[in-house]
Amino acid sequence: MFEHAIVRRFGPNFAEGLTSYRGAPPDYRKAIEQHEAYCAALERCGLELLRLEPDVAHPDSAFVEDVAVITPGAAVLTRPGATSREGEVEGIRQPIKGFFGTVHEITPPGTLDGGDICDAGNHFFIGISRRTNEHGAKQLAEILAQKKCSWTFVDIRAMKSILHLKSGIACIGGRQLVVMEEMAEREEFRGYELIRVEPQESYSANCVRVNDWVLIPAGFPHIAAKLERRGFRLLPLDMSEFQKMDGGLSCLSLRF
Ligand code: CIR
Repeated sequence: MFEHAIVRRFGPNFAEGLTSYRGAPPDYRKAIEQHEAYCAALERCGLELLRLEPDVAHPDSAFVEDVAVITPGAAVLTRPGATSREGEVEGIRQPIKGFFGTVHEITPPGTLDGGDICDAGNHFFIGISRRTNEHGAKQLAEILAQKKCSWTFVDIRAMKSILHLKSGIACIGGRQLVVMEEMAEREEFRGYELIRVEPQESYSANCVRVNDWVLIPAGFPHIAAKLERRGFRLLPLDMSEFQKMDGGLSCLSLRF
């Protein structure tokens, strides 16, 4: 069961963050409303929220999931792979230390974004991506070994369609993985129960199980129906403005 979540509100310059999206920029007011609805959903799931103030020096800093990874009994401060995001780590250091006695850190030449780390119980999938390099992945693996956790590296560098591993998979309990079609045949996920996301709905592969609920982006009826058939209770959330910044649902919070 999760009890806490850390979130950070967006600053008015959040559209200056990194993105591959070429359409109209996100609407700040709408983003604030969507973020509020997201926070309310986490509270509905029973979580107590620590809401951090906007960090306008770092327009991507609301994507807090990228700057820390929670492991059993400890936290790891990451070293984001994008230069413009490196400074975000300082802003999460004290909040994380307030919750965790043991705080590890990814060090150079390692880079690692939390969006590449998929926690499947005591097993972790570690994406090697444009943001997370092999050094960072191995450093995290060593920390996980100390915690008696296992891991699998998943190299997604050849995939152009996703930024982070968790843009394409989510563990929603036990051995159940929501996975975008493009990754469903990968041998790393063999032995898991795969819930496939059709290509036109691939953004919704980034969903989050929070206690009795699954938070899912609104507007993806096929995956919603599949999850409901399995008995999951869904909280659909409008994510349109974050999607324009390449952000997924999971990256807006750290849950533990
Ligand atoms: C970035 O490119 O770093 C941000 N604009 C989006 C990060 C999204 N993070 C995530 O999906 N874990």
